Amino acid sequence: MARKLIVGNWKMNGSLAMNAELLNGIRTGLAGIDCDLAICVPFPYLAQSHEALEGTGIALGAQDVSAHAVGAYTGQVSTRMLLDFDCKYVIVGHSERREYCNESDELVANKVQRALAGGLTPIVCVGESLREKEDGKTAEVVGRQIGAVLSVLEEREVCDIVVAYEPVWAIGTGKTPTPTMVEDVHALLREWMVGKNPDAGECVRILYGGSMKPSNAGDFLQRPDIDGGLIGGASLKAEDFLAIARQAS
Ligand code: 3PY
Repeated sequence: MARKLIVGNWKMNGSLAMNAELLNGIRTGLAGIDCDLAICVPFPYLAQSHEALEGTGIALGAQDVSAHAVGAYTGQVSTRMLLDFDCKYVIVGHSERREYCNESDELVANKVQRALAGGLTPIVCVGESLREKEDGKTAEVVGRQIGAVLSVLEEREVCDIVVAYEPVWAIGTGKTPTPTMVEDVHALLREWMVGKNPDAGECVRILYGGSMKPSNAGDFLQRPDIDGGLIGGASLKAEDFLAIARQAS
């Protein structure tokens, strides 16, 4: 498996002044880090972040993309626009978009297809709610979510996605599953993806996301089946983001 991948998801946080400090802190603290890094910022800050990250090797990403290529879609942002800022990644189907923007499995799948067609690497988020977990439906829900995406991909395209398992009940709550629980879900995800492309066990990185912070990151990142992290709140502090990245190195 490739190097681990640590992705910051800034969500709807930041300002020009805050970002300048954060990006500078990250840029100047990279010594000893030997994993792949990316930061997914709000659309208005792509230009600022693009400029600040130049020459650092840190990839830039967005937090959503339109399922359409171009045209009369007020408020939406296309793959072409993201490429203007050298974006490499785009988060697709984060639970906050599934919940607050009513994104269906089908729309998420269409966005993944569009991202790939546009030359971006989608970070496809899947995960069950607390209720679904308590009802023993984790495999069913995560299977449905990844199944919708796999159903629209060509076999060769499976290797071009990143998957992030983010249990909804762990997002922003401070609660986390045990690394063994995460590995069990990752094993299922790999099995389903291998069903579509036999190479997927090796070529697809599966990240864990949900309240990952410096104090618990090592527990997850030491596991061979957890290929990195999608980091929310802790990505808003340079020292925390870097401390997590160091544990993935
Ligand atoms: C979190 O860690 O809260 C996330 O949602 C990361 O995407």
